[in-house]
Amino acid sequence: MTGETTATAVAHVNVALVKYWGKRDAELVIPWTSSLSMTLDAFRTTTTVRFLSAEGEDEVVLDGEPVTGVARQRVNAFLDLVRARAGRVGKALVDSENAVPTGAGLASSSSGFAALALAASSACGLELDATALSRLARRGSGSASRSVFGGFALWHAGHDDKSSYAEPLESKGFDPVMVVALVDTAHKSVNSRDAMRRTVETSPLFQPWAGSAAADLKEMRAAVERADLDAVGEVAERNALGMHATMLAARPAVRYFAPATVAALDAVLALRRAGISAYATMDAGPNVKILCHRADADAVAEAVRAAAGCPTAVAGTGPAARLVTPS
Ligand code: 2P0
Repeated sequence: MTGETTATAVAHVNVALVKYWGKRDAELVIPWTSSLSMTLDAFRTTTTVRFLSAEGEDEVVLDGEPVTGVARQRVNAFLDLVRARAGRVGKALVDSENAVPTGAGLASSSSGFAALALAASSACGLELDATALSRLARRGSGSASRSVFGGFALWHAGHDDKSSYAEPLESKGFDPVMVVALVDTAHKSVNSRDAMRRTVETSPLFQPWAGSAAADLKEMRAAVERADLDAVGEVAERNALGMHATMLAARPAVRYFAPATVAALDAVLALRRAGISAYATMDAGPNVKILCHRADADAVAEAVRAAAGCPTAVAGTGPAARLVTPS
């Protein structure tokens, strides 16, 4: 395909209930463990990719600002992959908007690379099915493989490029919400890619945690399929805290906990003691995401705000990545 071509895609953030933490193959982004996530309606990325006939350096804009350095190199490398598959040359203009604070542990790379994979592949004339799109998005950022799908998604770790992809899960009307405690939305101190590498290379707790992931995944999958919030929450909380234990044992330690993080986790325990089903998960940052029934969302958000002194946002399950007409 030649000439100028363009496409715009929207993809939503996902939060893992059984985490991906650690790559077996960094080049292909093959993880040590399979993971399972919930796609969120409230946070998303909209990306337009325009391929020009002229060659030159790709230009990348995020929320109106030019992207530079390592972040731009990651996008360039990803676009090279798409160009090579499509047999196309010519620079790309990428314009992306995040309806989520970037780099604050709200998994903006999940929605970011899923939207980029769909927009870039479409603009290049590649017609990928959902599995192929998930495999492509994975090369940009592991968690992006799951944001191709709405609802709940399972990323099979696999062992090579072909066998490592996500698929949607049956969830029988399971409709929980996540209350997000926005403890700190500034850019985090250690990015997840570096933190992950350091954990795998130096933490004596990494392999034991990875070894426990298969049982967590099996229990989680069954709990999602029977829409059992308490079972989902219990596994999600232990899996996430275990992941953070692997980081705390890394050398040097990767510690994302802030005082307000601990206050939010205490509030979750107090809510459970008061009979409300509320369970915490955390990613590579200090924010706490609390899974609960939709009917309890206001009470949970209020308790967490009071305890942690930070704003909250509420998200339900979100849709799959899709192409849109730019507005
Ligand atoms: C997850 N996280 O499963 C885990 C839990 C953060 C904690 O996926 O290196 O940005 O681009 O593949 O996808 C964040 O890591 O990492 C992440 P790369 P990514 O959601």
